[in-house]
Amino acid sequence: MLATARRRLFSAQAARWYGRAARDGRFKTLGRGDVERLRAMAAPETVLATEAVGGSADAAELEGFNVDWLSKYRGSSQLVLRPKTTGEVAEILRYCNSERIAVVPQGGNTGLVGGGVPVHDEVVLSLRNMNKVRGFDEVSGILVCDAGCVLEELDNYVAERGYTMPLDLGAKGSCHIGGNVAANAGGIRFLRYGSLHGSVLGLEAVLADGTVLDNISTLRKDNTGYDLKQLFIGSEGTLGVITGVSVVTPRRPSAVNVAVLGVPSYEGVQRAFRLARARCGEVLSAYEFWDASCMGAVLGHQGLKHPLAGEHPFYVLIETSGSNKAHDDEKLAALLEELLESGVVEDGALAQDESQIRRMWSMREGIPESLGRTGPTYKYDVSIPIPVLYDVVGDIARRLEDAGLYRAGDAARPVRLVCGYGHIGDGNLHLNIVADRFEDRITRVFEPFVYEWVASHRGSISAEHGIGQMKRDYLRYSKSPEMIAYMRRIKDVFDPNHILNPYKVL
Ligand code: FAD
Ligand code: 2HG
Ligand code: ZN
Repeated sequence: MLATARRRLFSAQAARWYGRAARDGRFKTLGRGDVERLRAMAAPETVLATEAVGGSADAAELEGFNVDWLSKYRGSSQLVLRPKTTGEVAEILRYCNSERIAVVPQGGNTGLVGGGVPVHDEVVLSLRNMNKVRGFDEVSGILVCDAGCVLEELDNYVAERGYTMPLDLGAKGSCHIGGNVAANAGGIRFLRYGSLHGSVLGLEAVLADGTVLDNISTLRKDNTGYDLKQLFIGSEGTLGVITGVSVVTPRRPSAVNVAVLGVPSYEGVQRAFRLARARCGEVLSAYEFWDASCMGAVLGHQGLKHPLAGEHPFYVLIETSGSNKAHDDEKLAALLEELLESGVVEDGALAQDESQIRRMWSMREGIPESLGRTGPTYKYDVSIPIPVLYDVVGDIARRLEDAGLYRAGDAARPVRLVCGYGHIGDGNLHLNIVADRFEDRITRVFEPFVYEWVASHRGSISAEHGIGQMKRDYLRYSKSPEMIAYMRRIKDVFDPNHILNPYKVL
């Protein structure tokens, strides 16, 4: 929904500023002969090749495949393939593997760590033409579909049948279910429905050598040896190309309530969370927070009205989802009263109808886009124990102040905003730093500091966005040398020539 509009706002400076990996000379440089061979493997309208490799597309047509959503990472692929069947994917990969041609699997290209775009001249393998629902069981709620189905379209499909996708996120209008699975995306329903490691029942994946692993199970229980599909969930296109997904969808809740609260302190955000869990228990379905800087950006860019009468240091969005409206209304109303009376929150607004619910959610979901409209945004997506989760925002702001790069409210400084928001119910902070450009002297202030900070609290340097090319050199802050060594061995098993998504993750 939000994602498509935002892309390429800053493409003019789409960067060469970060330390990208050098091109691996073992990969073949694509020739006209290769393109001819690959062309024969898919329908002509699904191939985009530039003149340099014997095609007729101009670079602008490939731009959307070469540049990421943040306009931070730019590759120079000359060939985009958009196969329509698993068989075509298998044939393409078999050829690329035998010729040592590097390939980047791409979904909706909404990833935030540079994982879905080429680093150099890798072939882009886009799943967008594989977008059919293969089947839906109305009794069990199990959906089987192609990997290129757009998340929001799947949600609409299952909604008509009384179900909901277990995953929801701001990029739902563009991202693919295959991309979600490859990234192991978290999103705003994680608190209620948990990880894709639980909801995905099966996968169909094509390995680098063209082998099709058909593990598209629709079984809830299947203890027959190693659960290989789990390796592909979160593998970021480095182990295989996901072509089909089986996912269990929950019943769509018939009663949904949403409230936005104004909170005087981060301590209050935590206390309100504890009380929300205690009072709403089984119906609490989301608990999101953002700070005043995020609110300023959203109000400035989304044309939304402030939901509360005045400003507050922090905002919280609480959602309940259940099947008994009167029961849920009563629980949420009692919680809000208690929070207000105890002074834990300063103000609150309860959505009165569907459109108010949507507006409150678009306020939260509109934060990444609004910050992007403010300026190029450095993003850190971390898991940290909740009590200290927001401390890192202040520590980074102070470092930038000490370096003379930032002062709150001073638009003349290169850094405009340092802010925090996210899925606090899951211990997941999105630390965003908005500047006037992407440049090394800014990055150096918080890298590797932010990763050291997270590691010192035994957190994770990637809660939900993955490693991609952005954090490849920092994996050691969250994984031991032994674990990284075993990850490499797994990579060697599935993709011995390392043609799949090179320069990423490992
Ligand atoms: P892409 O960006 O195309 O690819 C992501 C990675 O998966 C790449 O490494 C790519 O190579 C690989 N890949 C893609 N498709 C396949 C496939 N079929 N087989 C193998 N590998 C594949 N993430 C969250 O976790 N939670 C959020 O709340 C959230 N909100 C977002 C909000 C916005 C506005 C935006 C722009 C992004 C957000 N994201 C969020 C980040 C992102 O992970 C998700 O948008 C989404 O999961 C990526 O899906 P995609 O289809 O766009 O994948
Ligand atoms: C969200 O929760 C997304 O809105 C994006 O994960 C976070 O852009 C970000 O930093
Ligand atoms: Zn998020």
